[in-house]
Amino acid sequence: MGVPRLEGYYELTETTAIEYAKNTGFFEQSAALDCEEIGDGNLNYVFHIVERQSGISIIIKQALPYAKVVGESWPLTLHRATIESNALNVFAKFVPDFVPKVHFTDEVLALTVMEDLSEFTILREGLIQGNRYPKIPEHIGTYLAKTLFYTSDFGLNQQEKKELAGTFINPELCKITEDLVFTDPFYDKDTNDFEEALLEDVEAIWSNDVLKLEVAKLKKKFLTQGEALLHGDLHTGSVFVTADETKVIDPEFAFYGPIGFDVGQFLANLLLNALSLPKSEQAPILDDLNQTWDVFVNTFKTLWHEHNVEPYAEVNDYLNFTLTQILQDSLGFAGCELIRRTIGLAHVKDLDGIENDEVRIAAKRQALSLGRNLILQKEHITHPRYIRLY
Ligand code: SR1
Ligand code: MG
Repeated sequence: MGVPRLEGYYELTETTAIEYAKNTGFFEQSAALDCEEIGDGNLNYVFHIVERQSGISIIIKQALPYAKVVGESWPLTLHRATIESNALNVFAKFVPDFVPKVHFTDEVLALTVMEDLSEFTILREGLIQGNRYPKIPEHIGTYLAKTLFYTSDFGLNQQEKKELAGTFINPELCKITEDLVFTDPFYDKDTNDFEEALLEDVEAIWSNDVLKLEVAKLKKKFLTQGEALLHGDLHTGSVFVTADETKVIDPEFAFYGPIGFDVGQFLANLLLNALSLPKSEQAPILDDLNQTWDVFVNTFKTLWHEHNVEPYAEVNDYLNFTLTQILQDSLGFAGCELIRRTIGLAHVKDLDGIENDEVRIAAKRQALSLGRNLILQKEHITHPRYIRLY
């Protein structure tokens, strides 16, 4: 297989993960430990290790040299584990409360030992179960504004920013997004996966050159616009929550890209959840979405006025121009995310989990139509509250 592994790499099992945790000093050799592999994502192993007597626990997250969701036929760089732990460490400087603590990184085994968040719930799962998380807009809006502002040319010395960007060159993971988010769903590609009943809707997307031109422009931004250090995969499965706390996990797709990408992916995944609900139950999710945007904007404005390193920041209207651009980009990227989660390779449980066939197909059709409208109408939507789901 074509993916380089550092000599010494091996895939952990529940047994060897325990040995590793002891040999690296996280637990005494005599400790009685339980270990379970709990990873439910597309790419990695996640081992949860608990000491029976004390209850002390850790997570060992290990990258596999291939995409777990597809199998060994899709090789994938192990360097993503280093990218992920470096990104967590950068983000921890700006939002320590909103990321898990990294205890230790092992580049050879492509693993990170980190804070155990197993008391938390994955936001997507919680939302699907109908739970409410009132702190989400404040926490995610703040997370987005701070991580994106402080790693951009507005919040960071511009030479240091270039140095930092150089340490987050992440071509293989970016290629996944370039293909799975921006290209394949808009063409008749083998990676796509959609229900037969959606064929007409999908063919309408494939033959819509006006739409494809806008997607091409968004993809170009993703390819070329290194504005800030992005999480790069900020869907609701990358957020852990309790009633009071929020942790953004899994930044293995981190790279320098357009600010609106992180914002748009998060907003899109709230929209996907809203679309999975009866109309009468959508309002609270849409309120969360609007408030997340408002917190992002207000925090970004404060940072702009108080911590900007760019002399042009004082020029009238530069802030408004910047925020307008971020909103338009976010809406466009959100549109791409809605479409790819409906007909591309990687779906979301919010839609796929709707049991009634008619209701599920109707929701998916709506996701496609909303995605298309966001991409085409992004210049005319001045606030997320003007997004119309139907
Ligand atoms: C092969 S990876 C499929 C998807 O899972 C990740 O979480 C990203 O969203 C990627 O597009
Ligand atoms: Mg992930």
